[in-house]
Amino acid sequence: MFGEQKVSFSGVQPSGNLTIGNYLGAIRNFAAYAESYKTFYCVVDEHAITVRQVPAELRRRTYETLALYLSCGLDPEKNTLYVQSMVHEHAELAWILNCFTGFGELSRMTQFKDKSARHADNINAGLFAYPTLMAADILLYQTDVGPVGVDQKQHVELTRDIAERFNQLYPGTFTVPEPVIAKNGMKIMSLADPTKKMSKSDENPNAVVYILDDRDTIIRKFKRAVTDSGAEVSYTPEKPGISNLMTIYSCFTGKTMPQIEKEFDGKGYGDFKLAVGEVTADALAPVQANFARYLADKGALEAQMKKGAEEASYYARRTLSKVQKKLGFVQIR
Ligand code: AQP
Repeated sequence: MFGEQKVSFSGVQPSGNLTIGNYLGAIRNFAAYAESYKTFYCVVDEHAITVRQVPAELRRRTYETLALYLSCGLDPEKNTLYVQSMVHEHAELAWILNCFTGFGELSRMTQFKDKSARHADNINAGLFAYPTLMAADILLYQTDVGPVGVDQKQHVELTRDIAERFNQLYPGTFTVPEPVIAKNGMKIMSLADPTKKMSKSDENPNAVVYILDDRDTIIRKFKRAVTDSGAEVSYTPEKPGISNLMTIYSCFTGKTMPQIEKEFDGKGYGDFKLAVGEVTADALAPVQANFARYLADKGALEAQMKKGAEEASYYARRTLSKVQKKLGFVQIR
């Protein structure tokens, strides 16, 4: 909360092509906050380097992620849209928060366990301390709500713990944030292995539907999606593949699970998969058309990065300087 205004903050890493998981679990839900919150949406490039990135690709995806924010309806006049590394306060506050976070707490983070298993040749300190940088991102803006996918809930909970611990030692420093998980689309699973989260860094492109996949590719990927035994479209833990497709269908159509079961009663998996592909392609078509337009104007994207960073810095500076003062760092103006 800054003054009387509530704050919403979230971010997406430019670590790969964005997926419908990122869209449904996060970005699609951002725009709704602009009317009643001060909103900050960040391209978190500093998080992306916790695993190795090709510099030219990281740069390209940073532009693309910002263009996608705009394409998904985030109005830059109503939302602060910016790139994390352009606001140095994120890294500075992260260092301070590292000194208030336990080794044991960080060791328990499931994302650290997953990513260190997947990148066993590069288990770096940044990967371990990722949640304190995320805490800094959130706490710098005195965030009230963080709209995130359910996979990030544990990190927001750790952020709350760090904020409460800091506030106990230095009262009144941080707003303690609440994670807000979208009711539907909270966790979209891989099309190749529905027990695994759909991730932009998945090595199998058929496991993932990207926001920018063309219509034919989207339909082909859904046709090939792993499904379960039987032929009935029903939402049950025994059918993780079909249930995942039903979640996606529900997100794009607004229909409930019983309505979907009724709609496809007596029809096979083939008809259902085609329908999921079609509604997904239809829903993404306007985003894709906007994206092409935004990406074509690199100058405008850079101007937005600059403007967004200036806006964000103003707020970030206020919190960082408050923290530094409370800690006893000398401040000379
Ligand atoms: N499969 C998903 N279902 C629902 N929400 C998801 N999110 C990611 N995948 C799904 C949400 O998207 C936001 C941005 O995620 P991120 O870029 O910060 O990192 P991530 O959660 O690690 O996403 P990925 O796609 O799995 O990236 P990589 O492969 O690089 O690790 C978050 O709010 C997240 O919850």
